[in-house]
Amino acid sequence: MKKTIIGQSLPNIPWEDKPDRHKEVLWRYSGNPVIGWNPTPSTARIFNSAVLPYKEGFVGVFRADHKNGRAFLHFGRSKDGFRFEIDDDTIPWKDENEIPRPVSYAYDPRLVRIDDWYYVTWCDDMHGASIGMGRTKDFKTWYRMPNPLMPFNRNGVLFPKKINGMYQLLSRPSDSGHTPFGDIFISESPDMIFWGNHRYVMGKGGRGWWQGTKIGAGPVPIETTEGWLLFYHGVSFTCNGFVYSFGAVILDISEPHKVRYRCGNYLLTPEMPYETSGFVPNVVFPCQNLYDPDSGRIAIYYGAADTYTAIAFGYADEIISYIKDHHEDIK
Ligand code: BMA
Repeated sequence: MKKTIIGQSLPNIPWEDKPDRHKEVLWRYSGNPVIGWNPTPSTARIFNSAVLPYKEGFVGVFRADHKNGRAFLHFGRSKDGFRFEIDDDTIPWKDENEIPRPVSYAYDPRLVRIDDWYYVTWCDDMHGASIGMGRTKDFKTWYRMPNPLMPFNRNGVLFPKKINGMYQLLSRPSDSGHTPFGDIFISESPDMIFWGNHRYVMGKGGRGWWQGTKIGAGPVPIETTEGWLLFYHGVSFTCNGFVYSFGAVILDISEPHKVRYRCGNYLLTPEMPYETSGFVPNVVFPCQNLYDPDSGRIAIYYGAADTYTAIAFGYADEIISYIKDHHEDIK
């Protein structure tokens, strides 16, 4: 079989076959949501979270809103990628000199392995929303790194490897509130500390309305023979507030600020009760994808209604064909 995804095999990827007669390119796990209300003693809701394979199973960095409403990151583990055991304590960040560096809040983590380190990016408080960054080798000792970009910014997503000798970071400059605008940019760095050569990647808008207000990168991009496959969220502003859906784009493999194909339709929009009702209704927000190059399977972890963690599945080839068939040139 020709392999479209480039990367390490993941034969134990969490998976459920496509239901018979299902017409959409993605389908939801029938056991959704995989994390429900009040999952640990101190947390009310765990959503918008990131899971990765580790040793024989999976680990994750979870966004947890505490019972005082404030968001923090928690570590968790799973044997199968469906059932999680999540620590009740928050991740204990320290600096390179072993001095504790707690966050004031943290949300929407992404997690990626680059060489020997696992990097976490999140929405941090640097006198307002900004991108936080930290890393660990063993999920026991967690080092907080300097904020890569200035406030206000969110949705910081690293590429899983250097491109042209530089680390790459997607981000979405914003304001300090619920930002009514937002496009995706990319920055590069030789060392994960100094970031520059900032470039525009793509903006909100297009003929459709689902991504008319703002967009933001979702999970870590997947390397494929067609380019970088990136799922991203798009927001529409309705009489009832924001609605978050997600779609996908293929970025050029060696010049990732260039869009090759962008899907004019969303791939998933709030439909199920756990997506349309909850703490914030009508939100699907993808933060992580797992993939298996051998089978072409992709599992996407997404937050639902700022309350639950859910999973959707798809095949790389079908997703890429759908993106190409529905390509729209949106600046
Ligand atoms: C965004 C972020 C996300 C959240 C979404 C919908 O601004 O805060 O964490 O899922 O709003 O409320």
